[in-house]
Amino acid sequence: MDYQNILFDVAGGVARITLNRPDKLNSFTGAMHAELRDALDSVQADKGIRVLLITGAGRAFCAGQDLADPDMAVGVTAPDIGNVVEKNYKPLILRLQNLRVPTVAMVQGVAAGAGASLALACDLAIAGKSASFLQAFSKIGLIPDTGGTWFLPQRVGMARAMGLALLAEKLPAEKAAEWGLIWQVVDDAALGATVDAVAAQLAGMPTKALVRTRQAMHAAPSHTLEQQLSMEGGFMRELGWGPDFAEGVSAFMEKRAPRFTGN
Ligand code: T3D
Repeated sequence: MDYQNILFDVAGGVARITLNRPDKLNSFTGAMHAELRDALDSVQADKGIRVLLITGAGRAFCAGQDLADPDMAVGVTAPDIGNVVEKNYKPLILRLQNLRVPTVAMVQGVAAGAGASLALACDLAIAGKSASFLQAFSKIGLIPDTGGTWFLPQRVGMARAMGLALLAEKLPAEKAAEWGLIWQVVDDAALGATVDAVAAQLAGMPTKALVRTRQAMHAAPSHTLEQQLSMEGGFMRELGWGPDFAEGVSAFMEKRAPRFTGN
């Protein structure tokens, strides 16, 4: 597929998707969603890929849904944006949650609406100091979608989640990190190098264990303790039979760096 709205490249086991509509702050269109689906298919299929990094081109991460996209056209007939959620945003988030590699969002500038949710859907979000997170939805009469109502209260608690969602004020990156919404904030000038180092680190780690960690963490809120312990036991059994566990233990005993294959 010839990409017009994203950039996609793979190097050193790290796949990088760059949302690439900088003049419209990388807002999502139907065409961009189609390209994202294609790129995520490639990530899922290419066993050489061990990490996915998502970022935006230019001065913003992503401003959410492109409000001028035909999908959103408010005219004689109201648009069925529930349909757009089902077709585009729900699959995007579920694909990320089920991806066989860990995911990192590198956030520069504003992450608004579904753009903020996209960053939260990644396993790690790392932002530059000048970045911000904006639950823009209430300003246009919508609710935080793309998983926003799921991620926000889990990360920051109900009081802060409600404040962010209702008042739609920009949350500066430093406060986002302080509140536990994102993993880390760094100087703008250090953002690229920091994220590259984290991606390289993850690319050398036991991929399957990282992904099972994500699955277990996200399952926990809807599980009883007993169900969660059973899930942990199942994953431990699977991982214990895998080559990366054997390699990790051997490397520890032999006092050398492990060479994980991601299996
Ligand atoms: O379809 C469905 O299923 C519904 C799903 C909805 C999910 C959602 O994401 S709803 C929320 C949609 N997003 C927004 O409401 C955010 C709208 N944008 C803003 O509030 C501001 O642009 C920002 C706070 C993000 C940034 O402000 P600022 O001052 O830094 O930039 P700007 O001047 O407003 O924007 C720069 C350009 O990007 C400008 O275009 P122009 O005038 O230079 O040609 C602006 O129109 C464009 N832009 C920014 N955000 C969007 C956008 N164009 C279309 N859609 C946008 N969301």
